Amino acid sequence: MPTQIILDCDPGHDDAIAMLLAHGNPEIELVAVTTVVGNQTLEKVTRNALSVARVAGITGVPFAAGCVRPLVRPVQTAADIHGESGLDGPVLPEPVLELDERHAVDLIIDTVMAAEPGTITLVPTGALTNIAMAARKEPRIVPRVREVVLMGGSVGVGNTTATAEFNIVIDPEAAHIVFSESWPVTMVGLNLTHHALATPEVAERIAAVDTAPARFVGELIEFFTRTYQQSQGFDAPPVHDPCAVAYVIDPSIMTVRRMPISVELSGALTLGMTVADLRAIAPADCTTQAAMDLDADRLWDLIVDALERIGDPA
Ligand SMILES: [Ca+2]
Repeated sequence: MPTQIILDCDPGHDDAIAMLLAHGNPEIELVAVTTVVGNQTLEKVTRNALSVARVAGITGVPFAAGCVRPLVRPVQTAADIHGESGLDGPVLPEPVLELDERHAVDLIIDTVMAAEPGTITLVPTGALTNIAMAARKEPRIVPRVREVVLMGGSVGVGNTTATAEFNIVIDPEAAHIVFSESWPVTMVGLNLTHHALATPEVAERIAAVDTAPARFVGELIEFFTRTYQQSQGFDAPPVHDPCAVAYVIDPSIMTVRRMPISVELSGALTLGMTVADLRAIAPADCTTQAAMDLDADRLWDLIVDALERIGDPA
C-alpha cells in the first residue's frame, strides 16, 4: 500500500520537484495538494502548483488554496530566490485542473477525517500556516495524522537569518503550533537539505531522461542555480523540498535523531530558530526528530526514477 500524503506547498522551484517526485513514485499516493503564501503570494504559488500539475500530468487530485498571510506577521516572500512568478525559468503552461472550492485548511481536515486513522502523512514544504490552522480548527485531526514530515528549520545553520530558515521564520507562530502538537514531527531542515545539491552531474542525469517534465526540471534547476549563486554563494543549489518526500518514500535514505525541537518566538537574533536540544538522550515523550545525514545519490536516483515513470504525459 502506498503512503497517502497531503503536500502543502508554496511552489517554488524545489516544491515543484517535490510534487513531481510524489506523483512519479509508486510508494506515494498524492491525495491532496494545498498551497500557502511563502515563496510568493498565495495567488502566484497556487497558479504555479496548477501549472506543475499540468506538466506532471496530475489529474484526479484535489488542489486547494490556503492562507494568504501568516498567522501574525506580515507577508514576506522570496523573489530573490524564486523570481517574480515564484517559479521563474521555464514557461509555465496554462493550468487545466480547477481548484477545489474549499479552503486548503478545510481540504486538509476533510481528507484526514475521512481517511482511516493513522493513514495520512502531512508533508508541508512551505510555511506551516495551513497546518497550524487545521490543527486549531479541528483538533481531532492531530491523533489521526500518521506523521508530519516537514521541510523547514535546521539543526544549526539558517538561511533567511543566521539562525532561522525561511519556512519557519516567515510564520514562527504557526511552526510553534505544529512542533508542539502531539503528532510525530520529522524536521527535514537545512542541515540536511544543504547536501541535496543539484550539481552539473545531476542536471546531466535529469537531461538524459529527455521528456517534457525532465526538461521543465532542468530549466528550474538552471534558474535556481543562478539565484543560489548570486544570493547565497552556493556553486550548486540545494533542492530542499523533495528531501521531505524522499523520507516518506524511504526513511533509510537519511539518518534521523530524536530530539526536542522548539521554535523561538521572541529572540532578537534567533526569531524563527528551531532550537534543537542535543543534550544526551531525548525524553521518552519526545515527539520530534530531525533528519541529520542524507544519502544524496539515492535522493537523485529517486527523482530520476520518478521522472522516468512520469514519462511524457499526454
Ligand atoms: Ca517550499
